[in-house]
Amino acid sequence: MESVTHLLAQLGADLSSWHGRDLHCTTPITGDTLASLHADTPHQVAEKIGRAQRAFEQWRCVPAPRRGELIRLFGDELRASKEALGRLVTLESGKILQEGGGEVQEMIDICDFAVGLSRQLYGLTIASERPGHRMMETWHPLGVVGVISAFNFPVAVWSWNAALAFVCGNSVVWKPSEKTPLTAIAVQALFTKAMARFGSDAPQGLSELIIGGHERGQELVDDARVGLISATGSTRMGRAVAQACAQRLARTILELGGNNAMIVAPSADLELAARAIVFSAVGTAGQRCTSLRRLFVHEGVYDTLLARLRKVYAALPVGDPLKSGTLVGPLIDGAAFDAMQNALARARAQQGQVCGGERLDVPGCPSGFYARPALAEMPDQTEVMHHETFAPILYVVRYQKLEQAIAWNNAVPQGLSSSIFTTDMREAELFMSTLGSDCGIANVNIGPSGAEIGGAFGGEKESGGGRESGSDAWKAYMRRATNTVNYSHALPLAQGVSFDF
Ligand code: UN1
Repeated sequence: MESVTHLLAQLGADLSSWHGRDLHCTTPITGDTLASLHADTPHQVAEKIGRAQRAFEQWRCVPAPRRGELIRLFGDELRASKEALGRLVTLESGKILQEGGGEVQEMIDICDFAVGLSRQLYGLTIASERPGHRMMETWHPLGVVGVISAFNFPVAVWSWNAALAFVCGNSVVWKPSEKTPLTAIAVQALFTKAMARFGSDAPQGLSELIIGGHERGQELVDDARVGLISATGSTRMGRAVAQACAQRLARTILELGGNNAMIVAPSADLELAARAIVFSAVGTAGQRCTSLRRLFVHEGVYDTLLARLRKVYAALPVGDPLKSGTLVGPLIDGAAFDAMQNALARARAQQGQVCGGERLDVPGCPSGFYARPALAEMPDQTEVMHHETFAPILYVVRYQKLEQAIAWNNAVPQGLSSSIFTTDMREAELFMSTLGSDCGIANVNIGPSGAEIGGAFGGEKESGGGRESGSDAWKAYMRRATNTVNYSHALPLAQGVSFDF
């Protein structure tokens, strides 16, 4: 295992101030310890939020296009460090190098987007019903934005939130997953470098990092100075965050579990479908919130497609994610492997035919949890399919009528992503229509995962309802003021009300 200290030094991160005994960072590749860190205390969390609050008070006065300049510099740092940071992502999260690099590219992309956005934070001018009046909307920064991120996208998720939050004039306090603090420390170091190049109008405290367990996240969520919490993780976590924020009427963006389906219709290009299925079901070892988990295949093409999938699944290169050629790395830990086994046992009990799913021995990695991706052919959409298991399990069900497949797509509590493979435009349009998929993402002829940053990302129902990244997601990081201006010499009241005295 290569030295993580060397990689961190290359990224300009100094671990010496973090050394301690609270958090043992391990790599899922071998189970080896990468570093031991100390966690922040509740007092330190409060101090960091205080610093971020003071930073916000200065930062909001910096013109937005100038704020964009900081993000441009940060994007440059990421470009220069793409390989090293991508490698660190692989070491800490276990995703293959291609995907580690892809995640950094996603950060670079959102930085570019945010730089452009910094000149486009505009509101509407609205016709007033009163003579000599004008109405308009202005957008203002919110304050301190708290970001809670998960292990599976340890750096990109922060950047979707942070890049927008910064150009919108906010400061950011980040609580990364305790499974991936090292990548967060590295990103913070790169951001600090960009701040130093930017100059003195980037105040200290603009970006704060909290290291620790979920109690530290809870303190961030409960702090009245934090105007918005953007949290990515399990539905259970999201529910707790939503309740705490509702208590103090703070805003939330929740990006929670997914249970994403694909429909393969009779007219589908089966080779394209097979490629999309494999990438979205086994990529990141099935540990994306957008991973494909449920596949509904029309009975007319079922046997052909399944024969192809079984063949590909049997030969998937599972192993060390640092080695080129590997497509499936380890699960994050033993608990993830146990959850996978548990789901497969339930699938079997529910009359599923399971193929794969067993633990694999990878030479040199005896403590890593490597599993062969599983295909579970189910007689119907059974109970186990209503739950998200963060592992490479693909449940497959045969369908006869498209309406039935769409109903199954929508019958689960989650509503993040979905897709259909068809060359029949009626089917494609129906799937994207009001009567189609109820998810935040509904794709045609591509899989449910691997979204670009230009679209708004997020889902419905138990997936949380938040939107991050592109389109007009920036509005969630700002507050809107409606301004009515009277440039006449009279004071007409709205709704024609007279109030003479
Ligand atoms: C996640 O798994 O938390 O669409 C996010 C995708 C990625 C993001 C996944 N762009 O798969």
